[in-house]
Amino acid sequence: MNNNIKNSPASEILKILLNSKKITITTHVSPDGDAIGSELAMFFYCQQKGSRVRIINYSETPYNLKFLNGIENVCVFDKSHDTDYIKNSDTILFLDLNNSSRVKEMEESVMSSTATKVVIDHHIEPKDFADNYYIDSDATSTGELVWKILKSDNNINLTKEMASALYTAIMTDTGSFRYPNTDSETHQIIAELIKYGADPVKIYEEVYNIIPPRAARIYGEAFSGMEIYCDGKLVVLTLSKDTFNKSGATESDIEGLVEQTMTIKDAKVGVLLTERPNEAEIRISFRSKGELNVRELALSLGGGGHFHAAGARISNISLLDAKKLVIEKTSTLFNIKI
Ligand SMILES: [Mn+2]
Repeated sequence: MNNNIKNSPASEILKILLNSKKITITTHVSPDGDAIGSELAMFFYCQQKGSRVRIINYSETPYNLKFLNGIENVCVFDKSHDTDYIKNSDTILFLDLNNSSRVKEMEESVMSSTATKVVIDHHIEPKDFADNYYIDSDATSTGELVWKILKSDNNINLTKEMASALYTAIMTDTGSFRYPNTDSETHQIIAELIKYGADPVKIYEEVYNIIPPRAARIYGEAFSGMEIYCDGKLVVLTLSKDTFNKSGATESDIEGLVEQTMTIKDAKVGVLLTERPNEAEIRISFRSKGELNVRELALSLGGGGHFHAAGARISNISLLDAKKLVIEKTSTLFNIKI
């Protein structure tokens, strides 16, 4: 942990929240189930305690999380509309991120606010930008940490909505309880969430088993252009701007796509390169299995993430050159030079 960063106990995080009349909750660009689930659970809690609270994110919510109760409270940042609210907040809660640059163009608004800034997160190498931290890089998810904080309030009324949001957070960040850091404690938390009303069958169905036809088409496009390197261990998918525009799909439609590379026989690392439809930027997503650390690769491209799931964004480069660069870098993981 960064030397300047000290964790606050859960009781102190609760105290900050309980003393705040106006709260902003936010998370990282391209939010996932852990980000949105953690935000909603905290939103319901703050509302229950009588605070004014808003969730303001840089990116839109992925379609597969829209089934969650309360999702209409998750808003996309609109500078002219939201800056005053953020500025006048007593507390800003940063969930599932540990670097203020992860909120992209919201950074100026949140960092210029005099609000108490609180980070709850499980990524490694946190940056020193907030007032209070509740971080644990061994935790499976931010959802698990939010659960611990909420459970430490003896007067909480744990609702089905909170339980479902946190179940979604933990399920998605553990790859449905398959990633190696999933332990008996995770399952104990999950058991409690089910007791409080989370429905595992429904949540799995909604998150993973329903995709809109436009998303299925773009999955098909990506896989029909699949490239395989390093004796089958490296699977590379690319999506061009053109493919995006023709399909009518949005970026959030492809949140689950890179995960699918790991179902290809012999694949150890999967990469998805996406030419972003509205910006001159290429998004690179990595997945891996076993001993292969894709976080290092992402870091070398200016990104970040976890050991088995990471990503980066690069600009001023063509899709073709970006692919070449990524293949070159990734092949070094297998000690193969391309
Ligand atoms: Mn997370």
